[in-house]
Amino acid sequence: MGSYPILYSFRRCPYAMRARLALSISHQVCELREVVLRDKPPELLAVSPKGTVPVLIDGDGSVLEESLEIMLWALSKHDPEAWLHPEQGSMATMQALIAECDGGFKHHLDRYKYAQRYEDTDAQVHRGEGSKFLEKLNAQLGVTSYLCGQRVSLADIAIAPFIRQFANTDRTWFQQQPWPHLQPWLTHFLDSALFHQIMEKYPKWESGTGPLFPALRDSALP
Ligand SMILES: N[C@@H](CCC(=O)N[C@@H](CS)C(=O)NCC(=O)O)C(=O)O
Repeated sequence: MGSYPILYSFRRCPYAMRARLALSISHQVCELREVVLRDKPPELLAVSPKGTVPVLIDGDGSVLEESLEIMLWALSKHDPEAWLHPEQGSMATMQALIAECDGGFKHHLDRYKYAQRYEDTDAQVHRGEGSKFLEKLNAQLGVTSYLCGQRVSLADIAIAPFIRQFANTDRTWFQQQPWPHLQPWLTHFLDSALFHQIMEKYPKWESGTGPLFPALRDSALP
């Protein structure tokens, strides 16, 4: 058996989710090493001292330590649903929206969800600030079914895991907001077979060969 690329992942991390979504849709099979953030394996820190997940080690030994890099790596090999070619806008449009998510929105998301970890932080203020991005997405989703047109693109997939986290912080409040386009967009994502597949549970990796992700389909078996 040839060796597969190695993916260090953490099931509930939104960055790792977006990487797994791209790896799964593009059928790039990896050896998955489930990490516990409080107890990172030395093997991960040896290749990527910054200690974040996801990290992918390609067959040639290159280390990809940013979730978006991993998405692009996978989709550049195989992009069956044309996530890199949005129906509207361009790669630059998608990257700009994702940068807004990973920048300002993520800043407020962390302070809303984990206010107690920050000094003098009022969760409600950050919920309000983060909501501005959600209002923007809701407005776009009132025009097109997805963030960049009538079909799913990289932007939806890269952003949705973070909207999920924001929504889960107070589900009741989220559902009460006047976001009639954003709420079903998120539900559609959460109900998808793809999302269910990437949220399968794996035991913490200790050593040796990890399980394959995505699991090989029957048709892919020799
Ligand atoms: N810019 C990185 C961010 C990844 C990141 O921050 N991941 C979090 C988990 S959601 C992490 O590993 N944090 C390190 C820690 O908590 O020790 C990416 O896009 O991959």
